[in-house]
Amino acid sequence: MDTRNPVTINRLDYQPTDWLIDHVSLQFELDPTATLVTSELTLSRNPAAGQESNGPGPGLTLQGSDCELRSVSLDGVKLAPEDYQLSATELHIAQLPEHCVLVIVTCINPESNTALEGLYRSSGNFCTQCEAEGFRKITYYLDRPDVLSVFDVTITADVATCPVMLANGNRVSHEVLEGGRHRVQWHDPHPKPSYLFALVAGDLAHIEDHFTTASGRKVLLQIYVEAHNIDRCDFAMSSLKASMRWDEEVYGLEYDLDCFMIVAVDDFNMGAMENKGLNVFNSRFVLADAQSATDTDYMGVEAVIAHEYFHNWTGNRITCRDWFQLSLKEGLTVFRDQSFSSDRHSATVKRIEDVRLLRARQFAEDSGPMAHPIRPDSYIEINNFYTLTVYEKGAEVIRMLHTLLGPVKWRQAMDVYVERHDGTATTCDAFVDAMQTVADVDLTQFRRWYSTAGTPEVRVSEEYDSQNARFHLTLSQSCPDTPGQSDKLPLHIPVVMGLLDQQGNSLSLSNGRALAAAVDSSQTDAQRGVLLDLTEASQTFTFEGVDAAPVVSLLRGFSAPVKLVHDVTDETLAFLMANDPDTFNRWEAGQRLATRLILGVLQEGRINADTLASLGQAWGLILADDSLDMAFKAEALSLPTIDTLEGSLEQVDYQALIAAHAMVSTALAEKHAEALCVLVTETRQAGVALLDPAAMSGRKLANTALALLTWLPESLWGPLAAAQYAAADNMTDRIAALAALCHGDSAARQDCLDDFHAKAIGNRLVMDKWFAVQATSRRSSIVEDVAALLQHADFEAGNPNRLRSLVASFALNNPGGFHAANGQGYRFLADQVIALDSRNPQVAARLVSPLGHWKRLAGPARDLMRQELVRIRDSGPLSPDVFELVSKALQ
Ligand code: B3K
Ligand code: ZN
Repeated sequence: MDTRNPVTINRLDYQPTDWLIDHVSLQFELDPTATLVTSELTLSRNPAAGQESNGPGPGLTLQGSDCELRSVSLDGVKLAPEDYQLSATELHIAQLPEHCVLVIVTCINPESNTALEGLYRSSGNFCTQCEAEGFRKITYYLDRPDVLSVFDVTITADVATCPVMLANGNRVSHEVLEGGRHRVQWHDPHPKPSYLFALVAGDLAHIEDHFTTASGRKVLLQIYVEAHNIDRCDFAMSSLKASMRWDEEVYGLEYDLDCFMIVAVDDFNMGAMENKGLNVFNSRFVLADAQSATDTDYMGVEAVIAHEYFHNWTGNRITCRDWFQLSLKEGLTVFRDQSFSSDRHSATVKRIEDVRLLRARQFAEDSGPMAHPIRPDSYIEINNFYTLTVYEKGAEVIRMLHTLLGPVKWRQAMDVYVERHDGTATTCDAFVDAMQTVADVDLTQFRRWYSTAGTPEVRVSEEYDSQNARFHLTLSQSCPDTPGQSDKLPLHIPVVMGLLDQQGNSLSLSNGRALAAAVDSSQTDAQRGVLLDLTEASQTFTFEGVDAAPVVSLLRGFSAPVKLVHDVTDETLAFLMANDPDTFNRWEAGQRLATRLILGVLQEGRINADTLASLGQAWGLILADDSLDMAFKAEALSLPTIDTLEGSLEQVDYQALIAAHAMVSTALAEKHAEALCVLVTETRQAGVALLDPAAMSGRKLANTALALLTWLPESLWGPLAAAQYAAADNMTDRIAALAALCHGDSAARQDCLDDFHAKAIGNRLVMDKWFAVQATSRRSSIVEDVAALLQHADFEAGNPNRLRSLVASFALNNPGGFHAANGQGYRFLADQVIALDSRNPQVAARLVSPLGHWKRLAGPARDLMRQELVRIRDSGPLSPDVFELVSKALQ
């Protein structure tokens, strides 16, 4: 695309295609630099397309780029160049009969494909990535999600280099050919859009297992990896089986092919891809063993395996009509994977982790230049819209529907959705229609969540009327202007809440809708609270029979993705932290106290001793509460991060905010140093399995305590960290100790880094950690350190994981370094974007977003950041990906 003349695609311009592809047969003659692709398309005119009254039917325009067209034949007759028009992105044929067969031959070069989109090579193996618009880099096609077709795929390659050749569906034949070549054929009976096509070929080892579906069908499960990784796939396999069972038990959804395959590749632009029957994964989300994966990595593997598997129904069997509907599959599937994880582990801790991510990253997106609704209205490059908004806020919107319907009706509504839309490409509107057939509530206003960008704010005021024993709660909502959207209409916000008396007892409430009990809940109705439907700009809810001024617990479980503004005392927050029956809100009260402390330092230059005492006391109560698991305690001891705090400020002075955060962290660590040291040494469980829940929670608490201690002089915690590094028998403890040491300057730091590096040789995922742990250090020399690491022999600029481990870790997880006062951090990032853009635009674009927020910066940082965006803009022809982000940021 010519970036001087970018094409904006608008949601409302959607038109069905003039043609359908009833069947596609693809033949690949694999070769690293010249792969021949023969595509036979059985075409028919689309009866749903707009009909032209007279004259010849509509021509056919197929998308294609970066593939060399070798020939085109129509119904067996080769076309001459004057019979079609070819541009850099399209092949147009003006006249075709209503039913016809078109054969297109293209030649592509997988070896030179550094964008990792289409057919490319990773560690010498062939693999594909087609979502969103990568299929057009393989052959000319109607490369859009609403064209569903049955695919037959034939692959021919050298036996020596490609003993394994995989595609979607079921394998139907294999033959050995002359000249050391062989050929396989795959058939996928389920009509699918091109973005779900996949091919993998190479020298891969695999493990296999079986799963028997609820209806008794036996499915072959295989995980393919490079041979040296074969011992690290077992956890992924058990996660897959657990996901398959969960989808049957919770949604009644069974798998639908004879085999399900997962392939792990080292070079991958994102996490994984849900291609029908042949998921391709970033090896980071498949490979795991005690020596290489942290507990967080294990949980990531489990969640991503589940996510991709769940797409088989929410995404593949029911797909998106157009890319504006992306959240139809992504928001829903994230919600499903969140529910799966929360069923398997601590539900509260999972919710806290999800809310942390939303606040730290999605709220920032909502207040930046790329703010968009979960169903965007326009885009230049669709890859830029695989965002936290579409995914995470999309999942929050689904969660609100779940809350509004209640679990029983939610499941009924999902059944209606699947029944109505199975085998089709559909829309977010159709999804809400399915919900509405079952819901008691009118969802008309709720639909605004799909079209409204920005994070709504809900202001709270309380009034207690002792004479009439009444409590009035007023909630007022507003949503800030975002690019292209102002004066927004009120949303339907589900507010789950409860009232407590001064002794901490839950009150029975005379207003609001009852909440359905969770399956294993031991809570009473009063403890669960009620659901208020906030639909007006401002609304007062009155509760009768309230004998004394109550304490309000609002937005339990974070029932809506909003910012709550509720002015309560430190004592009230400490009280909620100790007494709220909603564990999420206990955590939340602590976060609010900590936020107050840090923002207080920004305003007054000092720590408010009373607030510090309240938080310290509340921490004491949480730590002493045996009913709480240690992972929850770890969350309670974790302060809000800089990117979360930033969300409460209009203009951000990062240097001041980072200093305030450091001051509060240091004060808390000082005050609790002794208790924290005890936690570091005494919470680990000996003699239990690595993934025993108590063992994982214990490590989380111990390592959170260690991280907090690093704000104190190293003499206090350095020996503890060094001892932990030496004794660690798992990656969680080893990397936590190394991360602590990396903040300092001890001899142990360098020794442990060298030791870690030596052990990482031969394991790319572990080597990634060696880079990341250094990129997130708080050393004052950090920008030079990161720049020096770019030159390290093990740095691989072409590998997205390696690049992210150094560059994205620095830009996103090291606010002190990235926002260095002299703008060095911004310059460093801009240099990386410029260097990467021509090689891999998708990954380059992901690095632009930290620079997009210059308008919210205070002081000289604002200009320094803006200058770097200008420098990227002026650096030469940009990819559409980077162009869109940079130009929107500069608008
Ligand atoms: N659907 C893929 C993401 C594709 C990204 C394309 N740039 C993974 C997922 O969400 O499951
Ligand atoms: Zn997904």
